[in-house]
Amino acid sequence: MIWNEKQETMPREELEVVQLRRLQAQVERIYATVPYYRQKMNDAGVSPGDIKTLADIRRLPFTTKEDLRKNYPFGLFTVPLERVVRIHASSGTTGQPTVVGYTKRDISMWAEMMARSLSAAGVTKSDIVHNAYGYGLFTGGLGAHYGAEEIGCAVIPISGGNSKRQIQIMKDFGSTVLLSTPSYALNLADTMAEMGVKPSDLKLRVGVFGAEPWSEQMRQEIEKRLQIKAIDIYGLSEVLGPGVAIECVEEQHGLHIMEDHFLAEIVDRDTFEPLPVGEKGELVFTTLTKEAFPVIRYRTKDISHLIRDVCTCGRSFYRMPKVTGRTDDMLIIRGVNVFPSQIEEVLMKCEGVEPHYQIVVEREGSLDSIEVQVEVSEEVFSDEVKVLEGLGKKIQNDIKDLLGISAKIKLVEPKSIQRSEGKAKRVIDNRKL
Ligand code: DLL
Repeated sequence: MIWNEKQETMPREELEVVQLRRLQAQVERIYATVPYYRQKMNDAGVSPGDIKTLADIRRLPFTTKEDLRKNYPFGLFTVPLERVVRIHASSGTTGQPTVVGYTKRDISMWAEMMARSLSAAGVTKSDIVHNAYGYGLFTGGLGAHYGAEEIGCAVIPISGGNSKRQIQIMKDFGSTVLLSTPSYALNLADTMAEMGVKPSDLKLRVGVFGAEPWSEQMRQEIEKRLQIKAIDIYGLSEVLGPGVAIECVEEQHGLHIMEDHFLAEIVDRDTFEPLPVGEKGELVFTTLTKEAFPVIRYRTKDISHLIRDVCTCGRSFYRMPKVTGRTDDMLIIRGVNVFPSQIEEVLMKCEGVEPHYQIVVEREGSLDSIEVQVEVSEEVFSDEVKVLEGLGKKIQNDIKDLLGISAKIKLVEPKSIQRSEGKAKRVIDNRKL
């Protein structure tokens, strides 16, 4: 179902008129209220009056995580704190967390974006939504919660963790929709198997997964093991939280960007020059309606491209293919660019290998080495050494074929790699770069 038919199917020409009007108003407001942005625009020699067409957005300076850090915690808010009703922050694995704020209107816009997203996944008010995204500073839990309530679903605010209890509750309450990170969904599938609970003992029919990269192979695995449809949802705190883009259940091919609220660009990941349609690069977002924490040309570091084809679902919004990597989790191993998702792709194609893995990077002298630790199934693990060796060799060859690098493969016993309750940690980089 399309939640907001008028907006989501708006003809492109009309949409562009709305986008331009909103962009102009947004730029004006930011310029008038945030000295930091005003300075940056002055330095770039651009003023709000210069934005006459959508293409003029290219004249505006980018915003990066660095800008957010410099203004920690509230320096980039465009409204006084009296008008802020919610604050979230990203965990910040490196350095300071980034802090974002929302007014009442931002929260209701966000609830609508999430209601649109869940509707695109086929969720209706008759559903019982098991929300296992973390509640707290992370935007996943509350962001998804408000959207599901907006639709009128019965929401179970279970948050992450305590997997056995989660399974019990899904079973007892008859949850029909699961919201979690894809890695946690697999974690739940493992726990179900341990408890002897079969998919047919549950009423789950669809899952809406995001907050971390996951491959097509991983989607198949989740769909098979939980017997559900697995839909990809994308978002980031700096721009909104979950609900910036969503796959439709009709196509499951590319995520529709909520373009009436977020303007997307793709830029070259090295030169930051805008790229022609269809070319892969870094995703950049400008918010068009956010009040408390708007961003102009925020560089996400996520890699994707734009699909402009009309979609059979009827939505006119452009799509972006699944985000499978970030410019900053790209590993450079002996000069070769490697994304963890590429290694995941190889692993998930191998029989007997479990979808739990970690990549450890070391530097010995001046040479980088990479070890892929991956769990194998119980049967494989207790099989003969020869079988294990054969499997290790196969993975090594497949990685070599795909990426041209030699990786050491360590097959480890089931359940030995730490499970996540939220975002999985795939890479341990021990190099002191
Ligand atoms: O992860 C918001 C979110 C919550 C999205 C729940 C979807 C579901 P942050 O913690 O700020 O916000 O992390 C944002 O996570 O820049 C991507 O690198 C990554 N990411 C989010 N969704 C996807 C996805 C939330 N579907 C960062 N596929 C983003 C790949 C994703 N990566």
